[in-house]
Amino acid sequence: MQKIQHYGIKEFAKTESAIDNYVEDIKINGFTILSDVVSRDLLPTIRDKVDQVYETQASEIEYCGDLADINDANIGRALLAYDEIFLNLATQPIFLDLVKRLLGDYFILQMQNAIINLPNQNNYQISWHRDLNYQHFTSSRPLAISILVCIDDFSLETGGTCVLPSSHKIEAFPSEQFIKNNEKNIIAKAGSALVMDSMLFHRAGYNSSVNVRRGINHMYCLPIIKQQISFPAMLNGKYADDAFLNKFLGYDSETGRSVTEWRARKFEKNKL
Ligand SMILES: O=C(O)CCC(=O)C(=O)O
Repeated sequence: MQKIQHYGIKEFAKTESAIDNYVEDIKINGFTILSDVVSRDLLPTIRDKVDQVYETQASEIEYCGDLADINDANIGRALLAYDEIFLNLATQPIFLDLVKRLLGDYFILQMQNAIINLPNQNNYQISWHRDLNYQHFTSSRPLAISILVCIDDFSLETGGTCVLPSSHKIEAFPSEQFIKNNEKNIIAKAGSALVMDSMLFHRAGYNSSVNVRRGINHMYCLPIIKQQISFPAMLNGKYADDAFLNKFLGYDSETGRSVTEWRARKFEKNKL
């Protein structure tokens, strides 16, 4: 590779490993892409399980009405509470290593959702948003990291994910002209993952193919942020004996139910 020429520069960032490069991408651009994080053999099983979880969840709530009326059609939620394959996905070493580099050693899983992007249909993920919805401040360090795993190919036809590079560093949503000039459509093969600072503005692409395009998004965040749906409540003690999963799934950072219960929990921790 040709050496990069420069002059008048005294300070230089250095990277020494692939993970250093990913971290630098995320800090500066707000996103990076990891290839081949899920083995090709596993993808068909994951696709089936995503569809099954969604169908189960949709039928459980049918008595209330149509999920489209609450902007929640074709989204599967809290997947790992239904099948361990999704916990294995969320805890892949490369994901955890990367998140640890960006958030430090105490982070929790805030949500794990499947986006089932159907052919020629709008869904609310097609609209620009930040995963930390409604937030309009910047922070010197990331508060949360999103990892969107491509379960099907994200192509020009199935719709990639559009991002606004570096927009995690600005407060307000930029002008229409800026968006038109700067949006970047990320294309990635099934089995890859798009990692973003959760404050990056992004949206799903429109699926103009004839195939379903599924992605599984995870948000890893500092434990001061609430989970979207309580994993401890859904899992009811499952995995709580594992020291890492206890923290990761939010058992350790649950809101105290009373002063006594909160203090009793601290006494329990002291014994470990
Ligand atoms: O499916 C996509 O490309 C984007 C998904 C998304 O925006 C989200 O889950 O927040």
